[in-house]
Amino acid sequence: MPYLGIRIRKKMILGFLVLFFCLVSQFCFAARSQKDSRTRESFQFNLRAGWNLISLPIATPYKVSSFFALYPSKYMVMYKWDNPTNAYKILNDSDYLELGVAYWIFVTGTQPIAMTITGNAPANRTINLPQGWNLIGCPFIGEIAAEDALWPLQKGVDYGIIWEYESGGFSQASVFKPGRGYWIYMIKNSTLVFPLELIPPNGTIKINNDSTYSNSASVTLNITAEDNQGGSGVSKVSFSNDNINWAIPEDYAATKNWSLSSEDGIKTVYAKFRDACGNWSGVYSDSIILDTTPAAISITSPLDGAVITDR
Ligand SMILES: [Ca+2]
Repeated sequence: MPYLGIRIRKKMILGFLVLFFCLVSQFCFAARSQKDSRTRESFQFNLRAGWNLISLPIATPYKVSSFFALYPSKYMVMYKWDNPTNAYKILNDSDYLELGVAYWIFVTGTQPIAMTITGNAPANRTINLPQGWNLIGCPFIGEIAAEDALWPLQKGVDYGIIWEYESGGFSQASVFKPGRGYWIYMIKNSTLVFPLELIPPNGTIKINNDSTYSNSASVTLNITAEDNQGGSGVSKVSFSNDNINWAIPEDYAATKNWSLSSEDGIKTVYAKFRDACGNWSGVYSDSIILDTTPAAISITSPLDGAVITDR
């Protein structure tokens, strides 16, 4: 039966080849998906009817016509500000929207429109900010305090007031939101590099200097954190008693007065740290046993009712 043996071997070899091909293609697909998930970001714009001050929160430039591909008849005009000439410039359909620049868009009709754009996560970009008024975009995919986003430029030294335009009116801005644009007044000529880096800080947390027990729900958190070498520096810290509900991020400091949840038992406090570029660390934690019940005291001598006579 050599003929059958050859056929079986042929089938086995064919089977191995098919299996090998499947494994290789699956591996390649997985590798490709992983790469995409690291570099691609999506963002949804919700544009109101009328004027909107927007910016691109992704690094991929968008052609004006592509940006409005879903709503070709819904926008009337798009402007950007040209600092050297202190004048607006109208964008044509063939122009590109770019990271770090803000644009005025007028949406026609009475209904808001939503559109999602996808592209590479914000990458390094240098933005020149000449003295005077500039329209800049938020080059981050998440919200960030304006003073962190503009670091190392200093408020009152390098730049002054920042305005945002929301719901048809202007107000002073202290937070940069993705997809939005901002008027910023530069006190002197400056250059900004966005984002400075993408590496989150490392940190530690100890409750009451690492004590085993606490007899009070009021404790002191001892924290340390450091950013990567050459990074933007540790900026904010946030705490939680359950790793779900997080306190509003606050300025990073070495100690923090904190309240554990009140019932006696093992308590865990969680902390995470953010650098000035908006990179959040992983979650760090420490535990302590809360025991607020006073120790029971029983007097064994003298016996209850005994009369002590002074001799
Ligand atoms: Ca960092």
